Amino acid sequence: MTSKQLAWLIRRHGVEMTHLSGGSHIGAILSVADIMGVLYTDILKFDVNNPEWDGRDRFILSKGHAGASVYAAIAENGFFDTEELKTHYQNGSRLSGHVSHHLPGIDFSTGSLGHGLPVAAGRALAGKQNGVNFRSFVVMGDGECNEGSVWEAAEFANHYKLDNLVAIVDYNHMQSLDYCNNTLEVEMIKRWRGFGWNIIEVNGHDHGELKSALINTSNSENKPTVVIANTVKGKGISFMEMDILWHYRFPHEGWEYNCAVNELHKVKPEGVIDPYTPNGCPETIAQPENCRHTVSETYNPTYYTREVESK
Ligand SMILES: Cc1ncc(C[n+]2csc(CCOP(=O)(O)OP(=O)(O)O)c2C)c(N)n1
Ligand SMILES: [Mg+2]
Repeated sequence: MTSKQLAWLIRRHGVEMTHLSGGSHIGAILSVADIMGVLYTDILKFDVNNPEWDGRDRFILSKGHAGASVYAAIAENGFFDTEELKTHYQNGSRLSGHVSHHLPGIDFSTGSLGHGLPVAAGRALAGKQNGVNFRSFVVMGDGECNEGSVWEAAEFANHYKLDNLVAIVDYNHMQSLDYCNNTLEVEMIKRWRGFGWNIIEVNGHDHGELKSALINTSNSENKPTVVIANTVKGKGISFMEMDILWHYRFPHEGWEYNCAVNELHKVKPEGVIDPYTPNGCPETIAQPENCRHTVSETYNPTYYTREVESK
């Protein structure tokens, strides 16, 4: 499977999983879909028949609220049946809303932001101490970089020259209810530079740029690497792009679901079959003209419930 095919499937599964469960975070899933698509096709070393293989690259999706993206990526790689994705976020499912390690292919649970980098750094150090050749990857949100533990780990990684550690920041300038610069802004490049990291900046939706940044992160100064991936929250579904409502709202039955699916169908890569709606959705329910939301509207909890009519 190509990275573009996988990224498309991650988006399509993400829409279905949040739609079926009434779960959140579709904007965060769409934001990181290209990063995950590239990682799980061209970058990470793993063995689907031996998920605990010692030589595997370690991976943590630290922005664990986008768990659907890693579930879709590993299911599409054969770690478990893609049918199980439909149970996401539902009672009794192994696929909890935030990332669970009770699945083959995942060995660290996340959801409480700020813990991925510390663990990834510890693993990178362990790899060096034990002489095992792997890289330790972590994907974080930019809002997550408000957490103090991120910077403690950044300092640690620099001190120990963990050049086998790769952090990727999904830099979409938004967090859950507002833009990052209205919440607690991190001057991303300056900050990582100050902590002594090797910095690579890319377009986080350009697969070529992501691949060339991630394929080889070794550097002459043995620094840990951070890839600052410039992204758009909600990427790929126009009415969700940079609309903060879609951090928590899921695609409701009606135009939201239909239009989301149909937009994805317009850019479906050759060779991919949509497992849910192979021919897209009926175009009988049009998208309303003004369907964007202000930040203050996102504080209204009724926007997130099943009962409320789409705007
Ligand atoms: C420690 C902690 N505090 C608060 C939250 C609630 N929370 C969930 S997602 C989120 C916003 C995260 O924003 P960002 O890291 O930028 O991720 P994005 O969704 O934009 O990719 C917050 C604050 C949490 N999960 N963990
Ligand atoms: Mg963000």
